[in-house]
Amino acid sequence: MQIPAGQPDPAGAGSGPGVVGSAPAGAGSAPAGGGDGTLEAGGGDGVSAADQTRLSMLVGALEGLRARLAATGFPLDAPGAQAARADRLAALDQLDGYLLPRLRAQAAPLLVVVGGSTGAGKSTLVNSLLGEQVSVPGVLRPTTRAPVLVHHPLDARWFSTDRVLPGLARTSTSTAAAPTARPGAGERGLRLVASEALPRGLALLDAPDVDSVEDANRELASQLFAAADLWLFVTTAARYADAVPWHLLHGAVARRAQVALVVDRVDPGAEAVVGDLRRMMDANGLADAPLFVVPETELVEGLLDEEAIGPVAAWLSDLGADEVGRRAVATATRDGVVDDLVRRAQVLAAAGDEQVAADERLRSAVARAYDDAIVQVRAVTSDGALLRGEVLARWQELVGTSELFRQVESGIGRLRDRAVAFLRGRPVQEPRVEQAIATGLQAVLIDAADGAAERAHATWRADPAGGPLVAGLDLSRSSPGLRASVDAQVRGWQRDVLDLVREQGEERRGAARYVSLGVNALGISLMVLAFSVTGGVTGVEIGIAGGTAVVAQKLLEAVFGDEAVRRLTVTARDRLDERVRDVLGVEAARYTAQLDALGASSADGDALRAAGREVATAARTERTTRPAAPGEPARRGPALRGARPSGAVAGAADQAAPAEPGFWRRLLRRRGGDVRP
Ligand SMILES: Nc1nc2c(ncn2[C@@H]2O[C@H](COP(=O)(O)OP(=O)(O)O)[C@@H](O)[C@H]2O)c(=O)[nH]1
Ligand SMILES: [Mg+2]
Repeated sequence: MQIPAGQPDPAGAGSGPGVVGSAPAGAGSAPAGGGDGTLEAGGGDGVSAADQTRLSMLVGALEGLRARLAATGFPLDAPGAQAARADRLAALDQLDGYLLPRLRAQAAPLLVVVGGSTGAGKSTLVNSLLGEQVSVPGVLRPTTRAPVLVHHPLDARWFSTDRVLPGLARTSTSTAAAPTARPGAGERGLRLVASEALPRGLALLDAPDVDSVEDANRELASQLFAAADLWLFVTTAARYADAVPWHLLHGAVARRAQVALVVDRVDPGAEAVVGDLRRMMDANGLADAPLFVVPETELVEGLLDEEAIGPVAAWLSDLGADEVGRRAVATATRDGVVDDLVRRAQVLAAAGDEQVAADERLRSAVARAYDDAIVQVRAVTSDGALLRGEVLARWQELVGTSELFRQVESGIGRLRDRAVAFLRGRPVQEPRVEQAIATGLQAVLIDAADGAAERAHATWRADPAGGPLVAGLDLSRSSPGLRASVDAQVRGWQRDVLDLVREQGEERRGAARYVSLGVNALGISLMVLAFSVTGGVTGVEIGIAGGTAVVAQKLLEAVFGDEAVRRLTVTARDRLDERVRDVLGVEAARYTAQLDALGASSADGDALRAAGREVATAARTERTTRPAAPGEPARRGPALRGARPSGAVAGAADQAAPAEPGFWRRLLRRRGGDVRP
């Protein structure tokens, strides 16, 4: 018995499956594809070139969206990332496992996935419809067999490749062979069975339990439903209100997958259950879905009574014979998935924006920490602060506390003479001053780098997206190689300064003599001058440090002239800044390298949004240019067991051969369809 959709009338009024399509023929748009007369009955691939061209824009847009999704991971724990990761995989599955193969092979048979609750009788129903044991019914749970896909022998080519469900390995048997072929433990597979009992153009897939205790079985069940053109959802009088099946059914409603329900093993007198289920369906967006009731009977050789399955068999046979109806079903489900993808693209785009925002936020935290470090180094190396303590003491040892200092004050001519004397003497002290400067500079740099690492680490750790990245990494301190690289850069800078002095000596007439006398002393003087360019020295040391720098300046000016000294000082500072930036840049890269590796910045929400819009536009065009389904009645084809019972079963023949076939055609013509971007 079939309970007409939208009419909660379980009392078995004898209404056959033709009742639903009460809308006048031709009302609304005709969403059915094909129907241009070139389609072969029975699933040939005679799809017209015009139809393929019409679809190519949609396929192109979907491929674009697919590429975009493939390139967009959601690696950072930004808001919505967890859901987005699952959503993205589901979307890729929809595209690869169902939608793209469906669009590329429009003439492929209609895949009817028989799924539902544990032990509901799915396998028994499939076997009974075919009249042979193709799928092993099970008492023991969980069953771990590969799902069985039954198709007509002439339809084998549609399923033997990985056109649909590419993730599942195929094993093939004819129905004559015992159904023992099964994949190894943990291996996912699909057992293909060719059966003459099935009309061409229709395939039945016996799926695992949707509420299996095994995760893998449940996942596989949803994966198979996602690849279905039509869901045949089997439940029982005892389980029809369970949460898990309804969760899946809500998903089907949300993406407008075409669904029919079978309530199995209904005891005589339990019709109230059927009415209740019909009401649940009406209230949950399944008002249009047909509901079949299979009464509880004794199994004979494992098969249900023909009369019990008559309506389901007739309905499926009707669909098997009605190529245009089959196309209408496939197209309606396909449209729903396209719309679902368009919607997903928008949701994922928002999550992509969050990825980019988190990436930028984390990067700027690092930039801020290390920029501050650069500022800190610049401050300490330009306000004279470095010219204290050890550096000051060694410098004073070199220049003497008073002699040269007094000369500085008493005129340039004599200073030059004094400079010669100075440059000739005191070579012993030079390495000590250089060392003191190097040590001081190293300390400043390491201190700044340590502080930056601490700040960057603290900011990242407090950030939900940054926390997981620094967990287990020792980034709160500077890198172990910092000391060595600082040492190399400081020595490098000191060499830079000596080179500057040497070059200047070659350029300026008369200076070469001085430079040859004491390149080191002049270099040290330039270093000292570079450390006091802003002259922001305060407190008691102002006289000493300020005076110290003045000595260096006068000495250099005596040799090179004041113009050149200004230039040399600026250049020396620039070289120092460059090297400081290099050292700290390497330190900062320890953080940013994490982000570079994850590539969250490429999760471009706008690109995803645009790809989604393109699909929406292409889908709208495809739907408006869809040719109307022809009105001619479906051909009578071969029927499933129970659909054409012998004359002994009174009444069943009427149900099996409704006056006007094409239930789906009428139903879907009534509904129409629109894409919502
Ligand atoms: N008596 C009776 N047993 C049934 C009926 N349908 C299924 N079974 C039995 O219930 C158990 C589970 O059935 P099965 O088809 O494997 O359920 P599936 O898990 O949904 O595929 C098997 O032992 C079947 O023989 C029925 O209508 N009547
Ligand atoms: Mg089963």
